[in-house]
Amino acid sequence: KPTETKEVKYGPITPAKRTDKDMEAFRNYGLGQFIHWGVYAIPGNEWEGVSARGGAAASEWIRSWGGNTVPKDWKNTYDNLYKQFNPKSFDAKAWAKQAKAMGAKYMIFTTKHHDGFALWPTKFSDYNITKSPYKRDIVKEVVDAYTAEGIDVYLYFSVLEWNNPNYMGKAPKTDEEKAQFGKFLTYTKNQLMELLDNYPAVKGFWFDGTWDQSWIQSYEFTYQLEKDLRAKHPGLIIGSRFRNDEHGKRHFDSNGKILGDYEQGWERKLPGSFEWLDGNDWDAVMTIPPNGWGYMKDWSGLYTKTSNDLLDMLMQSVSMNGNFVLNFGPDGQGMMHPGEDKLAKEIGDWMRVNSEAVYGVRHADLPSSKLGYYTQKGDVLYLTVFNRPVNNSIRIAVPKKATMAPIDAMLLKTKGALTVRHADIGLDLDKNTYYDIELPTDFQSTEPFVLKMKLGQPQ
Ligand code: JFZ
Repeated sequence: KPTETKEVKYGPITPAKRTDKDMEAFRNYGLGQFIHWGVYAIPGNEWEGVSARGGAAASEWIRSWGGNTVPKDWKNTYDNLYKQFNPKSFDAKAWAKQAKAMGAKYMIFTTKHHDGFALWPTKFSDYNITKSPYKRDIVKEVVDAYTAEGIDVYLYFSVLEWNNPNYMGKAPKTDEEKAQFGKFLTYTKNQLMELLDNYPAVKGFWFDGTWDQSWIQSYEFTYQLEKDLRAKHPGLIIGSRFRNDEHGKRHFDSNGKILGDYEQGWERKLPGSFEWLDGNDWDAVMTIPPNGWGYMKDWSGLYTKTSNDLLDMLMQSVSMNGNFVLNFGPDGQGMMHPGEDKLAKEIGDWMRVNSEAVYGVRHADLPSSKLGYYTQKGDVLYLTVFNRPVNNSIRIAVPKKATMAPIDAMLLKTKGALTVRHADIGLDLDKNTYYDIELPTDFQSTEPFVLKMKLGQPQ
């Protein structure tokens, strides 16, 4: 964090920690779903027998794979794949039902990834869904189906476009380049306004592809564009990856103030401590394979996260006031990968028992526990246990200065009441009071489990 204050004209437009109902809803989601879908679903991470499995390459980046991995005229081949995009099995309602059953409260959908292909009938580019054999407005079907299930929709939008002749990565220098990139900026604005016009039910944007100098140097334009988007759609939620200040600072301005409504830097990683977050809202987005957001035909030979891995990250996120967003990459027919179906089911089964420890909860101001993650809602404290002690005794440390401590407890899994006993041993007895909760020895679980505790006058 910078120590001196710098003059910043193109800093935040909205205050940090907005308290309106839309932002409150964002704060309460807990679990979300990401969907990466587009033309890259057709190759599914491999082409003519060559695949990038295990490598750093992500499947939605297949157009930019280099070297000997792809045929010579590959980019041109890729740019014509949309002529085969005809996902006969696509059923937005089925996706939305699955997301609902998994427990997702919001979803983020790729309207346009780096390849530039628009999944909605945009008037501002021919490279869009109406030119594919499928023709249907996929963005509309997704927005309608998820909204009908009570799941809020956010639109992923890549500014950067690989095949747009007006796009450039470097900052435009000559008048000609400036005019050319100016056209690209107008096009970007038109598409964003069009998305808000077409799909007024959406809650926000999840921006990407904003790291090139051309965009970074366009801070006057992007500042005004953010104002225009907000004016058109009151309550709109925009992440910190949209723009930068005039000194080129992205996510946070030169004075460390967040740009946008939530921190959007947690991509396949989680913050190491609550303090790092400085009280800002945030989300973490996560792939099931190590990398790769679009469809991957073949998961063999890769470590794919288990539901217990994902629940661990979910609880770690919500215990630090963040949302956890799990990515799905449907195939070229519109079907989820069988591995995704399995995980969605397992997470959903767990959420049906334990979701009260996930939704609408806040960081609990307690010394962190090695047994799992705390979340709190008013005078209810949850501990999601991932590491069960061999003596079956769950020890809770409560600072002496705290006004509340656990007075009774139960397991969400069995609804069985458990006694809370004062523990006379523990580290830091001068600082903390310790409480022990004995788990029934016949209680078995192959999954994390939640202890729900009522907080009251310390005993
Ligand atoms: C971007 C995309 O390039 C990728 O294909 C995917 O859509 C992902 C969700 O977003 O990748 C990023 C973006 C930002 C970071 C890392 C990967 N980051 O901030 O570390």
